[in-house]
Amino acid sequence: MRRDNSRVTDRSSSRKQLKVVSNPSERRERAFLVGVEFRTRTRARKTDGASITPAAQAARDHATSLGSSRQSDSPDFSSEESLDELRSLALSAGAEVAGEFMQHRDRPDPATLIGKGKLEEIAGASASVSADVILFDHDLSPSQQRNIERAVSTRVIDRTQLILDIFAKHARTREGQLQVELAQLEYMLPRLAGRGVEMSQLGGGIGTRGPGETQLETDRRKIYRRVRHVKQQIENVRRIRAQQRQRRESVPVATVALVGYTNAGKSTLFNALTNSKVLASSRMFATLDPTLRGAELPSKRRVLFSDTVGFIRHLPHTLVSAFRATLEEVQRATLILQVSDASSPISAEQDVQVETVLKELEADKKPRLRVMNKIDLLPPKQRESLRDDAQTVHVSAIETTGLTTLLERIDAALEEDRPTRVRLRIPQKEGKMLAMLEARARIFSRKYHEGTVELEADAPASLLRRMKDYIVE
Ligand SMILES: Nc1nc2c(ncn2[C@@H]2O[C@H](COP(=O)(O)OP(=O)(O)OP(=O)(O)O)[C@@H](O)[C@H]2O)c(=O)[nH]1
Ligand SMILES: [Mg+2]
Repeated sequence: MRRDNSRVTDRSSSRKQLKVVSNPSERRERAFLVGVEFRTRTRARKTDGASITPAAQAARDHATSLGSSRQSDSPDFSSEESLDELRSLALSAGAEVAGEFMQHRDRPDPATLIGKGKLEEIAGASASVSADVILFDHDLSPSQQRNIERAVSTRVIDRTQLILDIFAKHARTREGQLQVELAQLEYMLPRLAGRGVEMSQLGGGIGTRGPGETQLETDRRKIYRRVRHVKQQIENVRRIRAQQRQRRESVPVATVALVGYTNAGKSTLFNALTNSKVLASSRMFATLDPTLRGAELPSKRRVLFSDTVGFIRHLPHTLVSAFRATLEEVQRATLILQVSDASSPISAEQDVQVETVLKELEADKKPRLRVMNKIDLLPPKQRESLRDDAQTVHVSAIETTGLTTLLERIDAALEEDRPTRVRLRIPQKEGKMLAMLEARARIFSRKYHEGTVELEADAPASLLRRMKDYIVE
């Protein structure tokens, strides 16, 4: 083996030390990772997606416009960092990492991506560590995947399929499950040719699971039928969702959407801000389904926080439609909290990816606050030097530090129903008015005088409209 441009390592634990809790009776799949870096950066296009459906094509076009599907290796992520990410994805899919291989070459080989010679090396190396599956840190065309699988005699999964598998495992709501299943089926269709028998004999593992751990369908005719059915179901769910949203929006409440790279700590922050218990986990894409929860700001205005799915670079085309429901929450949000993992060595690169998606969603001009999370992981010296400003707040969602400042900043950023300082004189017998004021305004002073109360308060405009008879100044 030429040691100059490739590397094989045998490692059974991850550098990131993700804690993976799995059923002890269930043997974890042993995954062999293959990273690739091309020195000549070309914009790779899929050449043989002949039988792709119009919906998948639309999703693909949309994904391309999202800018997150650039297959050419993103200049901001090194191939090492990219392989680190693949390792986390593999662990999130429930596998253990048996070995790794890094391949540098000038340009992709159209038939096998990395060339026949390298495939033989990989076949040997992966067999020597008894790998069940080989994970490529790159998208593979259906024919590349077939050619590689033949050469290595092991199941081969590309990055898109790996992410689809994680989504399948994590989708909880009916809508999420349906959309992930649709994305999986559409990913599989052009890949069935000549693989039907092998696929149906696969048994289980990454790439064969549907949402809810059911086995994915591999019979082409059944898949077509299932795709039609799932699309219909999704349409029904969407209609109900739209009605619910309409009802919600009839009472105008500002929504604050948490966005950021997967694993930045959005759900942990969401829980801390809204006092709830949505799942937060070291696994990537722990959150798939959008969650909305109300909370009160220091001004006593109520807002809705929305927790969303994390972003990742090269978001699989087929998944973009699965994101749609969540992305709508971002597009409709009054304010965006962009959550970053301040402790990550590649947080700047991750921010670039998040920015790209926000731009394409036309949400980049929305009022935004930057939240630098996980500051508890920074060395004390660095931590002390951090300064918040009007746009940036440093927090630790896990230790709940910095949250008071964050809530004040959110309050200041929201235009809607902004409170103003007023003096009111209200008859004491107007118990209902007084109670409303207590509930929705910040009261600074109260003076009682001949059956009336004189109050100084910060009250929102919507409340003042109902109290205009009592405003003194
Ligand atoms: N040390 C530290 N860890 C944190 C903090 N916030 C979150 N984490 C951890 O980071 C991991 C990811 O947290 P999540 O809240 O699930 O992240 P997320 O952005 O919602 O991730 P996805 O939903 O998967 O995109 C978990 O292991 C959290 O415990 C923090 O302030 N400090
Ligand atoms: Mg989450």
